[in-house]
Amino acid sequence: VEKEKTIALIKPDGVSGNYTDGIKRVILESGFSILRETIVQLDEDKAANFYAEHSSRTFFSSLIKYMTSGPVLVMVLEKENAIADWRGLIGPTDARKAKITHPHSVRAMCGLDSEKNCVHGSDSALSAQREMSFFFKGMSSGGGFDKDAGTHTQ
Ligand code: YYY
Ligand code: MG
Repeated sequence: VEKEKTIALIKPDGVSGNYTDGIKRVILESGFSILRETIVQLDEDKAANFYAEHSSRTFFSSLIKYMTSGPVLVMVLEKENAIADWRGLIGPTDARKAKITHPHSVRAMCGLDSEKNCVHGSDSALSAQREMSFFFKGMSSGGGFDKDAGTHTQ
């Protein structure tokens, strides 16, 4: 079975709350490899671009404020079925719900509510690809032409 890549992002409260090491331990114990990682301070433009699909939602400006409130840690994870498995590990969007329905999930462990949910995971192969090239220049999830790198990848 072919390996798959996904983006895991620890949001500002996860980083400032010292959850990074615990989350990485869960990631590695669950069989993922961490291929790349970088710490980024998002500005408003970059956060708005990252969450562009939600730009018309009522929570958008609050979300952007949260996502720019401190540095985030972005990682490229790899394993078989990485996209769905990482989404499964983090649990539901609302961390209050996660604490009830998925008590062992990452969001149950370190999230607060439906906004401050401490982690992100790509929701599809297309999102994973978009988010990888968003944070890591020239990186893509599979084959194909990468215009930034100017070369065929994989
Ligand atoms: O993919 P996931 O992060 O689980 O949820 P989305 O529905 O894509 O929402 C993205 C992001 O938006 C969520 O992680 C927090 C924020 N958000 C919010 O602040 N309030 C909501 N009611 C729903 C989502
Ligand atoms: Mg989403």
